[in-house]
Amino acid sequence: MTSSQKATLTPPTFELKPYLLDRQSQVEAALDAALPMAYPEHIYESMRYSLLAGGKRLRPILTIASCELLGGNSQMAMATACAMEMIHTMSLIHDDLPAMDNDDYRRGKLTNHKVYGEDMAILAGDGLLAYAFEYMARATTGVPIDRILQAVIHLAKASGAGGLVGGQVVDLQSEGKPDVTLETLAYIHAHKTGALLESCVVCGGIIAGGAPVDLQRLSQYAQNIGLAFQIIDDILDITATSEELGKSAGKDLQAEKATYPKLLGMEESQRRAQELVSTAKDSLNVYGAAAQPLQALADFITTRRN
Ligand code: GRG
Repeated sequence: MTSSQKATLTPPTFELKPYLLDRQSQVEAALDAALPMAYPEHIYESMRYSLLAGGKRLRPILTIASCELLGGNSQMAMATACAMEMIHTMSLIHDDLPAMDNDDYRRGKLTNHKVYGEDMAILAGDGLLAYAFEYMARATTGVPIDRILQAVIHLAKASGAGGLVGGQVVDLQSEGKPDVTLETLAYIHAHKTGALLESCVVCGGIIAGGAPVDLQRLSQYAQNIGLAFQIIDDILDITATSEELGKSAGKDLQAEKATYPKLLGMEESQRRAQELVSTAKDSLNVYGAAAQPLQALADFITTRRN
C-alpha cells in the first residue's frame, strides 16, 4: 500500500484546540449581536456584562457540534446555542448572589451583583432567562417550526424545577448536612449541571432533525459527560487556584458541601469521571469519524483546568 493510499484510509486526527478557538469566536460574535443595547440601558449593560464575560462557551459549542453530527449546520443551531449560553449565564448570576453561593468573582471578573447591585443582578438573570426563549424562537432560521418548538420545550423543562432549579434547591438544602448520600449528590449534579448540558446536546440534535434513536444516543452521551463535568468541577474546587478558576477556590469545603471527592476520595472521583467520559464516547462510536468533535469535547472535560 502506498503512503497516499494509507492517508486516505486513516481518519485524520481531530485537533480540538483550533476547533474550540474557531467555535468560541463564532459564538462570541453571535452572542454580542444577539443582545444589543436598548432602553433601559442599565439592565442591558448588566445582562451584557455577564453574557460577554468570557467563559469556555462549552454549552453553545456542544449544541452546534450535535447539530452537525446529525447533518445540520452551525447556522441552524446558532440561535439555540446562544439561548443555552443565556440560560447558563443567568444561572451563574443567580448562583453567585449572597442568598445562594455568595461569590465576588466569576470568569475572572467581579460578579454581576458586585458591579450592578443585587436588585439589578436578579433582574439581569430574569431578563436573560426570558430573552433566551424569545431569541431562540424568533431568530432560528432554516429549521421547521415543529423542531424549534420541541427544542423550546426541552430547554424549558431542563431550566425549571425538574432541572436546574430543582438541582439548585436540593444543593442548597444539603449544605452543611453530614449525611448526604451519593444518590442525593447524583441527583444534584444531574439536575444542577447535567440537565442544561443534556439539553444543549439533545436540542442540537432536534434542530438537525435527528431520529429518536439519535436523540437517545446523544442524551446518553450528555448524561455521562454532565456527571463527569461536575465531578471534575468538585475536584478543581480543591486542586485549582482562584486565578485558574476565575472564581473563589475552596468554596465547597467552606460551605460544607457534599462533593464526590468528599464522599469517594480524590482518586476514585477521578477514576469515575474518566469512566463516565469513556462511556459517553462509546455511545457515539456508531457515527464513526463524524463523532470526533463531541468525543474530543468529552475528553476536554477531564483535562480542563477551569
Ligand atoms: C434556570 C430559572 C433558573 C434558575 C437557576 C442558580 C440556579 C437556578 C442554578 C445553579 C446552576 C449552577 C450555577 C450550576 C453550576 C454549573 C457549573 C459547573 C458551572 C460552571 O460551568 P463552566 O465551567 O463555566 O462551563 P464557564 O464560565 O466556562 O461558562
